[in-house]
Amino acid sequence: MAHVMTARRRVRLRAAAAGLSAAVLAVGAGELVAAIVEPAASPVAVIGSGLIDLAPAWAKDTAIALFGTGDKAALITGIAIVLAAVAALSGILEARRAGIGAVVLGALGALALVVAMTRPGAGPFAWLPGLVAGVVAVVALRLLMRVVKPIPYLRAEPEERRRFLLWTAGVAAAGVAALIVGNVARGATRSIEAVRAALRLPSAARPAAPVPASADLGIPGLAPIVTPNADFYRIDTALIVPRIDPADWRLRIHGMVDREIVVTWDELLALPMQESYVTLACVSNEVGGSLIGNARWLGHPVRELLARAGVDADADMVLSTSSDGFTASTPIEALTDDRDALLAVGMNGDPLPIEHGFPVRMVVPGLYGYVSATKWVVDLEVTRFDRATAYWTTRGWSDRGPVKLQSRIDVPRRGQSIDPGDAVIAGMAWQQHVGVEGVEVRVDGGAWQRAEVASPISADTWVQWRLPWTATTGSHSIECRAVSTDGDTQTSQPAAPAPDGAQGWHRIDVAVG
Ligand SMILES: Nc1nc2c(c(=O)[nH]1)N[C@H]1C(S)=C(S)[C@@H](COP(=O)(O)O)O[C@H]1N2
Ligand SMILES: [Mo]
Repeated sequence: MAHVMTARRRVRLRAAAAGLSAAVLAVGAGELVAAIVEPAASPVAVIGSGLIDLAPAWAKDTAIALFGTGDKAALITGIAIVLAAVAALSGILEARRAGIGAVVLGALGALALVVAMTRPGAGPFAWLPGLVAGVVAVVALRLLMRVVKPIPYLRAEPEERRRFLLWTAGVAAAGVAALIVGNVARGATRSIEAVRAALRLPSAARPAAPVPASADLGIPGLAPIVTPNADFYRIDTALIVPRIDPADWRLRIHGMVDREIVVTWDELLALPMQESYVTLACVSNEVGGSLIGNARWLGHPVRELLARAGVDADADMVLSTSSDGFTASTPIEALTDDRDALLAVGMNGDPLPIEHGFPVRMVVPGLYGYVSATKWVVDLEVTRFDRATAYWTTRGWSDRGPVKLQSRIDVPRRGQSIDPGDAVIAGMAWQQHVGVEGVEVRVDGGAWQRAEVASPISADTWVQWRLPWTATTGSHSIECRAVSTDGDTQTSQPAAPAPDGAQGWHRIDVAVG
């Protein structure tokens, strides 16, 4: 009897391994086909994108809080774990009753097929990777089942076991090989990167004034006043970054306008370019967080294109859409008043990096990114807040997203231990398009002290600040709060990022001695 139980358990284990290796081969085949015919239709990526779109606002918030900008890697790991579990289960089911496991794996392929076809901007072959993955999964599982069940007394055990291991490992290895080849193939279709690298952007008709030398206090550990592109935070819902050839790029401006217009890349570049330093912040940024950066953007004012189209007086919003379907609803006054709301093509002297919206994105001073900073932008619809909603506003985030008055301590680092004596406390403060007038700091809940605020670039950017401090042995808490040029003092009342941005004072604890 004991012998029978062991045999049964062994079949189950082998069946699970067979399911798993069939799935690895299927995913490899699907990803390889996608890399060749349509990178955006990668089965793993479309399922991931579908999950991102289905996720409620709190889930996005939690994911960003837990994983920061590694949220995408975390999602893919999560999908891999769930897929592995389902695949193993399919193997076990298939061993029990032929056909059941195959149906489950085939259904996963069908799911990838349907989701890929219904993604915004799906190409003519979006269905192929899912189909290939599903068919490969079913065929591989059925074949592997032949080596799963031991044939008692007919075969010598070691030989039989070798046959099983060889087949499952071989199939899984073929899947891994396909994944690697697929990745290499994807890398080889880097033509958009080559196009980008060869681009020469026009110089600005209206260049930004040089950054005052005194804007950067040069304190080690303090964020630089201008964030290098490579260090700029990245937040978006795109698992596969849209790759748009500027030659194919069009911007359509329509809706509540006198005349619809379409602008091509060459037409956009021929328009007078303006350069402006604007600090971009994510609404998901926690107090003290790093989802904020400052860059010199080059672009054409949105205001001028809207004027050309002729905006209806009843319109109060512009819905911008990305090539991947993301949307943002921007209050129209932020795009028509005199602020530097840009259709940006350049970032810190380079064409936009692909993951920051190449070839064209929006940048609007004073608003969080989710209501304004659409990357890979292809469509502007002039409309009304009571007629249309956008990606995050349909998920419970607030309609209008003005940036809140905030400040953060960069130096010393949280939890850092420092020597007693002369020290410096330094950080950043911002309320874009309002401006920061002062920063106050207190140690151990004592009196508020006025920090030195460095020269601002403009009201649209963050500022650095510092306060000399004589550090005494022991542990200390440091807090800061900003004062805006409107005379408001940053509130102590804490609030989570949802629905309209985090607030409260940043506080760090340090050990001296
Ligand atoms: N197409 C697209 N544009 C987008 C998003 C997105 O998910 N898709 N996210 C927005 C959000 S929430 C923010 S905070 C900014 C971030 O811009 P960055 O990644 O260049 O820093 O982009 C905005 N533009
Ligand atoms: Mo964001």
